[in-house]
Amino acid sequence: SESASLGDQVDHKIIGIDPGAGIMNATQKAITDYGLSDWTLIEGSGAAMTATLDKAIKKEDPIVITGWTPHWMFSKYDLKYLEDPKKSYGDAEEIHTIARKGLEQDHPEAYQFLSNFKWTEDEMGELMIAIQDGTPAEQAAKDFVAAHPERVAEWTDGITPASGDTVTLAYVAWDSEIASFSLVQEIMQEKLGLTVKGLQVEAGPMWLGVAQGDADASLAAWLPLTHADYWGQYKDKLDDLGANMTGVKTGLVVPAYVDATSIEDMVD
Ligand code: PBE
Repeated sequence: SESASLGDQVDHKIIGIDPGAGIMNATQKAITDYGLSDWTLIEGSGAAMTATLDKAIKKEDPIVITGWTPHWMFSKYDLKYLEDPKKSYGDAEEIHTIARKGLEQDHPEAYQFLSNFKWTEDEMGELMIAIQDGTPAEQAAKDFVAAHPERVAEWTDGITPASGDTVTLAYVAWDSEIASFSLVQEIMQEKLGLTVKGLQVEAGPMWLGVAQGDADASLAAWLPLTHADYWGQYKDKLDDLGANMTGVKTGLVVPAYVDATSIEDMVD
């Protein structure tokens, strides 16, 4: 007898995250691009997705999730991206820092620091894993700063600390963005004398918040594809401060034991 298709094994469900995430749009596009009309993308959250993944892996059950890198799940579990020959998830993605118009005039030291801040996938991974292992994000950020003084010096080089200004950074509760927010908050507060508030919202309100000036900046803009719709809608009302990380990726992810190598293998 023939073995069940991957679709039958997982009830034709892709375990997604919050509906505002760009990866949800990209996955709807993949469903169209690859002819996966019998599949359903399940909405949830980053935390619910990783909890579902953990349960499946403990039982060695097949599962298909929306995944991205950097993410601690690739260190904790043996996972693989399904190849995406149609490039539904884009190609070379980057994480950009965006700021409201006028931030440079109002808080030049914050603007300068945010323009300087660029880190690597390994660095973010180190911080994400510490948080995932149970260190509170604030403490993990302090530990990171203590462990990487030369990096912190590069990012803050030549910036005169400000006294007491308050800056608001918008972010979404994705594990990657909890890490970047926590680190930047720690450095801006402890090294630059700023007070940094976090505005934790969904992706749409994050972009809108920076465009409207409810938030001063965000480190969570995934471009050029993941947040292309938001960028198109708000680009005239924002400053793009450039990539804070390059070489990032999104896609469909499965445990290594799942017998599939490409999204094309999801067709029954
Ligand atoms: N992510 C993580 C986001 C960007 C960062 C891939 C879940 C998204 O899909 O919008």
